[in-house]
Amino acid sequence: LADFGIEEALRELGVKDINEGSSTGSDNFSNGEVIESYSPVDGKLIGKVKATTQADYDKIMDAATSAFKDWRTMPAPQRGEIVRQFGDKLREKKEALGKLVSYEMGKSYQEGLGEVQEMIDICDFAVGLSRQLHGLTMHSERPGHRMYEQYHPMGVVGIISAFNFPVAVWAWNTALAWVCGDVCVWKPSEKTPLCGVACQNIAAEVFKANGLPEGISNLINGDYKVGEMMTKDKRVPLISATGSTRMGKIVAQEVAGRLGKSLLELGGNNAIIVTPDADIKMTVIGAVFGAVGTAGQRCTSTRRLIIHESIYDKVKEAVVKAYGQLRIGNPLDENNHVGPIIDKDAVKMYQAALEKVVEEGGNIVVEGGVLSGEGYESGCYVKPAIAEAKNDFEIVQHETFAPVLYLIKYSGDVHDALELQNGVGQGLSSAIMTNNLREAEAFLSVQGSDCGIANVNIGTSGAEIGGAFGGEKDTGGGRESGSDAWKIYMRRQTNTINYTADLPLAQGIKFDL
Ligand code: UN1
Repeated sequence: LADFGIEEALRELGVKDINEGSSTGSDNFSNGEVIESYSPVDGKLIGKVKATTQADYDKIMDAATSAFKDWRTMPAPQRGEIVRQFGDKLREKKEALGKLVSYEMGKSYQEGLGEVQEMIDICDFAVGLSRQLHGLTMHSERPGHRMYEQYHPMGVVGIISAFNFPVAVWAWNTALAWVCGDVCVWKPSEKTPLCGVACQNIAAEVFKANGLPEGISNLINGDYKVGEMMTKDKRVPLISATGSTRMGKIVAQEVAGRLGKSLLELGGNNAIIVTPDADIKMTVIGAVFGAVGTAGQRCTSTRRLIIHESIYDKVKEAVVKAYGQLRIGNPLDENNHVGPIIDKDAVKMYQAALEKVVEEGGNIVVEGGVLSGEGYESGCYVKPAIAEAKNDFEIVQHETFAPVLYLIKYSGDVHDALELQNGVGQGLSSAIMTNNLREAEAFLSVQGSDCGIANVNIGTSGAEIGGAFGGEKDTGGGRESGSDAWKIYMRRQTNTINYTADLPLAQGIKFDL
């Protein structure tokens, strides 16, 4: 691995220091059981962190709540300046962090770099936003009164993120939360803890250089039990959680029970509708990248291709042919298209899905399987597979976080295709491939896609940060990243000011004393 510069990257990110017992960032605070991080790339131990105990958590919360008291009083554009510096640091460390993401999570180096680019982009977005956290002014119904609304910082934001985007999803949340005047406590996935440490180190460096407390950004480590410390904690008014629908339901109920807010980013079951008017070449590129990119482990990965019967065989043949060209192997080697999936449990779920689809009457058209032998020692490399299936198969209704693509045939018109597309529990991303304006507009219309993201002539994955990201139904309803997603990170206040010597009541009510 020396060739890929992993050792050097770990050193540059301060992750090496933890392995040598002298961690930098707030990882210092954790004293619980040891969590080991093994790379799915080669199965080797990358490093260890300690889980956060309840006592550690309470100390971290003290640091966070005390940092909030100062941070919230700093003018938002000045907070933006700190985020600008953080974005610059990310630019400096882009290669190292992209490499760590690739090595710890298993996505290709290009995608690792892409993920860091999303972090840089959201920082730039947040810097501009720091001068635009504005509310409306309204006309009061009473004479001599002024009415307006404003957004204030809210407090400690809890972030629970998943292994598949181990750094970017944190940045989407934290960059916005910071300019909004909030402080963050982050629990990265226990499958990618070192990415968390690397990010914390970068943030800590920026805060230190500006004489600011590190408590503006905090890291906690561990599994769901550590997440629960936050979901149950009244001092955390907002929990932003990314992961499975199962996890989201638990978080939502816990947080709602104490009337906190949650921003949920849960599973997808994303489809591309391929109509008779589709550009087949574009369809193949979009579908293959969507299904095998990040080894099928994006929330936005393409799970279903819903193809019109008149072009079904042609599309199937083209996609199968493209799968034949895929090179599976070390994701740090840029000649490979597909890296490993996250761990052996994920491999089992992938295998179970392929068995289940056959059991339910599906037909495998690109054979799956676990790779072994040289270069595949970690046991986490699987072959991207394709099965012909029916939309109502139980396994098709379920999100399998692996490169398994289902081909589904439709007859009739675009509305028939939409019925299949919308006929799943999840509602994250969707796409249509067509050069027919009527079909495209029907897809985007009120009777069209029911997803949070609906694309025309683009695949389901690879959303830009400028739009609000998230979905409906079992996807949880949250929106993060661009557009006005920042509003959930602030508390909103309506203010009415009377500048007269009279006290008229609203709604014309008379109350004479
Ligand atoms: C995720 O999979 O959790 O749209 C996020 C995309 C990426 C983000 C995915 N920009 O595919």
